[in-house]
Amino acid sequence: MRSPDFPIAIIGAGFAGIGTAIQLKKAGILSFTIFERASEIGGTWRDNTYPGCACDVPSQVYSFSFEPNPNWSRGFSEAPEIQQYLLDCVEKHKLRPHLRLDTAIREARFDEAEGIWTLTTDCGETVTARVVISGVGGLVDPSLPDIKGIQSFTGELFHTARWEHEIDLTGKNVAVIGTGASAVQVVPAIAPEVNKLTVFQRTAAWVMPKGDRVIPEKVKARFRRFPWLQRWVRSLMFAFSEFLGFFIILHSPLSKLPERVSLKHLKQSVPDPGTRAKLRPKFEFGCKRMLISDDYWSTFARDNVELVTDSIEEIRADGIETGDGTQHPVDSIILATGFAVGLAAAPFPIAGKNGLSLNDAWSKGAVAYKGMTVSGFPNWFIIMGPNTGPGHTSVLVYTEAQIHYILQAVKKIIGDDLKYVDVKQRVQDTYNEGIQGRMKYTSWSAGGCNSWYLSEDGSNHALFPGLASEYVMRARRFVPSEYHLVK
Ligand code: N01
Repeated sequence: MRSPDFPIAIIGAGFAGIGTAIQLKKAGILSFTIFERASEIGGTWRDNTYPGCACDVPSQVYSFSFEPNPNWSRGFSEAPEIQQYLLDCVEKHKLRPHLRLDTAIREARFDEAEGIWTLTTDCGETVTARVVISGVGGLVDPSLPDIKGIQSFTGELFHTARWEHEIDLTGKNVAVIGTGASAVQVVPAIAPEVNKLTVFQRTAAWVMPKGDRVIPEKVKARFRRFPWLQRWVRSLMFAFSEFLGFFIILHSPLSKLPERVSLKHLKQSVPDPGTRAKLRPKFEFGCKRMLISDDYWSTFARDNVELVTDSIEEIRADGIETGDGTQHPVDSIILATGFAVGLAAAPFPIAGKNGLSLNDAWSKGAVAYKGMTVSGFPNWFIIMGPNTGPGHTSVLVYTEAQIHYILQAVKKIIGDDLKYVDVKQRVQDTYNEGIQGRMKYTSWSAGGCNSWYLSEDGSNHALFPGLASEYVMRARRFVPSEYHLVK
């Protein structure tokens, strides 16, 4: 398909943006530009460089189905290898000429009469696009905890997603605050090199064994020789994760099974009953994101590692004071405190039809049709938008489904020479009533925990309350009658 006068703006050069660009190119649509605020592509895998950073979903599934990599070195690849995979995708598909790095989009405004989006960059430049595809990600900006006295700390303090590589932790007394998906990777990685590691846990989380292995050369050779074999392995792994979805997503007695597996892992990893009791979660499996690690819990059996469960009262110049009055002197504090979740609000001011702001449209919570389109914001497509996150499998399964859907919409707009497509409000409302209606049956809402999945009012606008295959089925076809098609 030729598209010389049809500028498309992709915002963000992570998995979503790169995958979209590859598929646009494959469809012969070359008139796209990828705007990326950082100096390199990669998103999560560019920003997260902390020791131990790796994928907690098997690499066979955590990669594009249309760009298989037979050379993954491990079952769960480490961050540099995933970043290299994305860089290789960019080179292979010659995407560099389409990239505008160091260019943040600060504002977007839709001109209904012309059917054109005007984007303003951080330099004040304006660019126009007929279609905007937003792939900015939801877990991007570090969440810095508002702990009393944090500014007064005189040692080194940094967030896992902004790792300070020039700081040598060898032989130091180090604190890690937080015990989520980032912490379970960084804690075992740094424990052997520091003098003392104190881990501050607010909520104990469920951890499953990872079973990570080096992939032998002969397996890689077979994947290279028989691509169908790798596709088959991928399908098997995906099917298994979907099976696990029943135990993770639903608020039901089924969650007892993974809890039993996890408790066995805890018992095998931590000999001391006192420490085990502190590490044992008090909420239903799946309610918070399940953590996967072979060596996180066993790290607490080390002599130089202490688990602190008393709440943090204050950070002082030379350490951390907990609610029981204990002083924990430390040289360095690592914040493994997660991200300011960007799913509930527009990433920057976005004005759609009649100047309607996306934040106003989302004042009662972020909603979109199938997580991708918002009524009143024509030709604006979101990848990994509201209610499209998984709690049990690879996010890329959803991303690929969305890319496929958006491509159909773009082809429709170009093919029928439409000014724009705008999802019907009724269609969007009906879809979201269904999604929200199912939330009460999920472990995320009823599992007795608080997590980044939930908004302040307890509603869930982050995750899809079903299996990935259901989402893929529902997003497989762009249905024109669900949209206002304007010539
Ligand atoms: O962040 P989190 P994360 N005082 O929000 C604690 C993805 N990811 O960076 O549980 C004390 O999970 C907080 O405590 P609590 C993945 O989607 C993927 O670890 O709220 N503690 C919690 O323990 C994941 O879900 C990979 O009580 C405070 C921790 O900090 C998401 O990123 C790897 C606190 C934050 O945990 C986020 O994971 C890593 C305070 N004031 C991450 N504030 C992959 O491998 C927060 N905490 C793909």
